[in-house]
Amino acid sequence: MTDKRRVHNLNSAEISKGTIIYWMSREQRIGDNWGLYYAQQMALESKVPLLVVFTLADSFIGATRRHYGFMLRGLMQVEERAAKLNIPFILLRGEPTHSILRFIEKEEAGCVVCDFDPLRIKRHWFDNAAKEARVRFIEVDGHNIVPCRITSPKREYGAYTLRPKLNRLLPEFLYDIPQIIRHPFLWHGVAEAFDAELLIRELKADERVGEVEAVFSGEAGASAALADFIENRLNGYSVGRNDPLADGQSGLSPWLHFGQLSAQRVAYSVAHMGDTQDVAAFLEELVVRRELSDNFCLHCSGYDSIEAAPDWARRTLEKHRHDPRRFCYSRVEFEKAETDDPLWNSAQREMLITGKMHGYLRMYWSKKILEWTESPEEAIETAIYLNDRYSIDGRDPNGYAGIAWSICGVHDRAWGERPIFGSIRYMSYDGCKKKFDLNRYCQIWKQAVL
Ligand code: FAD
Ligand code: FO1
Repeated sequence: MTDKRRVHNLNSAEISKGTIIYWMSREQRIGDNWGLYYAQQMALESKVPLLVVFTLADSFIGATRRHYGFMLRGLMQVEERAAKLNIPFILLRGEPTHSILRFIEKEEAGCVVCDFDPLRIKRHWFDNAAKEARVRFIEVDGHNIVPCRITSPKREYGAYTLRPKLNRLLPEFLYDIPQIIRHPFLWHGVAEAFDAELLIRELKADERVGEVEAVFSGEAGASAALADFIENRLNGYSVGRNDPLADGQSGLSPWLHFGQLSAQRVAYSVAHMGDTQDVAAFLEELVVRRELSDNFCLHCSGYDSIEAAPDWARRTLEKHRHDPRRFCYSRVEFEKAETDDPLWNSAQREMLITGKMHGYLRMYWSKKILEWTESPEEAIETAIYLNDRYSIDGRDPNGYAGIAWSICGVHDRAWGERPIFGSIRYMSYDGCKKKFDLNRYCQIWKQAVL
């Protein structure tokens, strides 16, 4: 059964007798998918076919070949798995709101179930489609373990205010997820199989940022990565996670970002490994930090701008706006890792080459951009541009929250005042030197081939 608190009506149009459509977007998987499960329950009850529809946007917040390749290869696996369950997978091109509305009309659909997603572009797609549709649009939060709209009705100050609310509700939501079954009601139409390779070439996504071969996409890649993490790296996570040389993080963010892996599945699997320091440290990131990011993007419309800064941070950044900068780099110098800081350049090169940057260095990396640009506004724009262009897990609420935390004090508090930063938390090169073998890290990424 789906907990009703996970379900949110986007309009009050009627639910009619036609096919049920699951409009897949954020949760790009067949297994552990609350939205798909809810849509099938509706279709079984009405004894009608069930379709999975994915609207492929030709451009999506600057996504490049690296992102579309990862996503489309994953969707190939979705299509294969859905077909085996008598659930046609339909990929639509064009502007998503228009293409879904046209499809609903043609199909005489009975109802549309879509994913929860706090990003502005998705609110636009889903809310506009729901406004114009003549059938019911139902949103299901398949991304958060505790549904984002339930955890808190407002923007939380930080992890410390959200954590108790999450912890109170977790026991009611952290359980095994029911799986969908082979669908007994067949669709009259024919779904054309899509060719990921052809589509990847056809799309105009910037091919100067190439795919990262080493990261195997889709639900298959995700379950292998999860098993590997639990087997080999969960033990020691609390110690190793802040050392860029220790391979101590889970590496799960690309699959979580594209919804090829359910965070609830990860938390449920890890929580069964016992009540250790490593499990607690990992769940703090996976549940509290990650679900805090969705709360931030849902309740702060300017989540990707200086508007997100809490008052104390806005004041301190204003006060230090005109402090002299020792270095000021252009976006191209940042992009090419051509600053005077070998550590910053190495972190940038790690991201350029692997599509990922170690979590500890992401903080240092973005804070330095504040120090080396003309203004906090330019710093936020530059950090978002680079992170979204090169990180496979970019264009994610976690990224907007991470950059807002680093540059304008979101979810953080005031620290000792200093030039440019004011009382925004500072991170220094020497501080990093004390944390890990900085020279070895720089050596590795200086030699790596772009
Ligand atoms: P692990 O440490 O193994 O954590 C497991 C999961 O927990 C992550 O996959 C992620 O879903 C979640 N998580 C971990 N740390 C955080 C955090 N600080 N905030 C929110 N969720 C977290 N994360 C992204 O998914 N996409 C981004 O674009 C992104 N950009 C960031 C930019 C900056 C400046 C900062 C400071 C952080 C950013 N993060 C981003 C958050 C975090 O750094 C990454 O989620 C993490 O490094 C991903 O690696 P992992 O999966 O191995 O993490
Ligand atoms: N979601 C879609 O429904 N259609 C798309 O064409 C699409 C492209 C895309 C490209 C890069 C990327 O990082 C995400 C993309 N997404 C797309 C959205 C993604 O599935 C996530 O829903 C959000 O980015 C996270 O909130």
